[in-house]
Amino acid sequence: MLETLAKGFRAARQRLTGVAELTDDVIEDALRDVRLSLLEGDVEFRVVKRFLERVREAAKGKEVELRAKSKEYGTKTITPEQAFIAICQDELIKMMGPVDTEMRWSSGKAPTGFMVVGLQGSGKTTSVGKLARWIEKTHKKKPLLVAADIYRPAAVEQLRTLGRQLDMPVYSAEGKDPVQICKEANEAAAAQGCDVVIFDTAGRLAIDEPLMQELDDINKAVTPANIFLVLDAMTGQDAVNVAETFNNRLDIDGVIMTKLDGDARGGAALSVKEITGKPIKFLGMGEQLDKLEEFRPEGLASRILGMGDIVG
Ligand SMILES: Nc1nc2c(ncn2[C@@H]2O[C@H](COP(=O)(O)OP(=O)(O)OP(=O)(O)O)[C@@H](O)[C@H]2O)c(=O)[nH]1
Ligand SMILES: [Mg+2]
Repeated sequence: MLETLAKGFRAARQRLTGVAELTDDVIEDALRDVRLSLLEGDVEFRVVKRFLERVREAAKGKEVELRAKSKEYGTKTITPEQAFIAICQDELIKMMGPVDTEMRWSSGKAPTGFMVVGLQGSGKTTSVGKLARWIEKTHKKKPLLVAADIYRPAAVEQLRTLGRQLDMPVYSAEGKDPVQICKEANEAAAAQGCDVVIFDTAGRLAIDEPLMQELDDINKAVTPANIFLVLDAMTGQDAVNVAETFNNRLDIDGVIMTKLDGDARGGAALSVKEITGKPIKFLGMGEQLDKLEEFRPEGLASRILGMGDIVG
């Protein structure tokens, strides 16, 4: 996982090991290693550019500071390698952070809505199941799952199966349109004592105007407190474009980034916050329902920098 990204930082680190001083030349060489692997790892090109600029600036500042210190004390407190990697870590965390895994809860008696949207096959329905399990466990709520995908033949049955596995109710209605289904589900939730409603919408392309309009209509009809966009990490820069268009249209609250357990190059995870301003809330780390992690920029930065995962 994230091996492509990790490679460049490892190369930079090796290059800096044993180097006596952080100089302009050394910084540029290390940045070149990092740049290559960011591009190869499918980080959005604007993000690559900004990241490298920030690291360069901070590293030059550090260069001056270290030189002054070594004059003053005659010894070095940290090595160029440590200094460079610490700067990269800082900038990675700033770019993906701050941590924001909050959810909004509806005030009053109405159930809290979560609308889950995204491209076909991105992992929406699976994420609906994972999210429901998470909300039940962490927030002690009772979710109702809503089958709002009326287009893919097996979609309703897939959600029903998830409902059985989770022992949670599923709302579906044959022959009705998604807007109607979502509205009715809100009422059904109240009747069944559910205080959370999770809408599993159909996969769609951002350029499919009628289907995007349908999401607008659902949003207006049920005003879910949370709109989460599901992005497949394997789709790299495309995922970032998708995030931009869905966000412009729906003003999403956050992202669930799926399939980071695979051989995803991981660039999307680095780029989404910087480009859309919207946080990643969760990471999908496998097909099973317990494979959902709250997103921690520090954790991902450590994985990328090959420091092992630092929890917290
Ligand atoms: N490895 C891995 N596979 C995942 C993850 N999330 C979902 N999948 C798999 O991705 C495939 C598609 O998942 P779905 O949840 O059906 O995707 P969807 O977005 O609902 O698909 P449509 O409703 O057809 O648009 C399934 O085979 C899932 O098991 C994840 O985090 N990791
Ligand atoms: Mg689905």
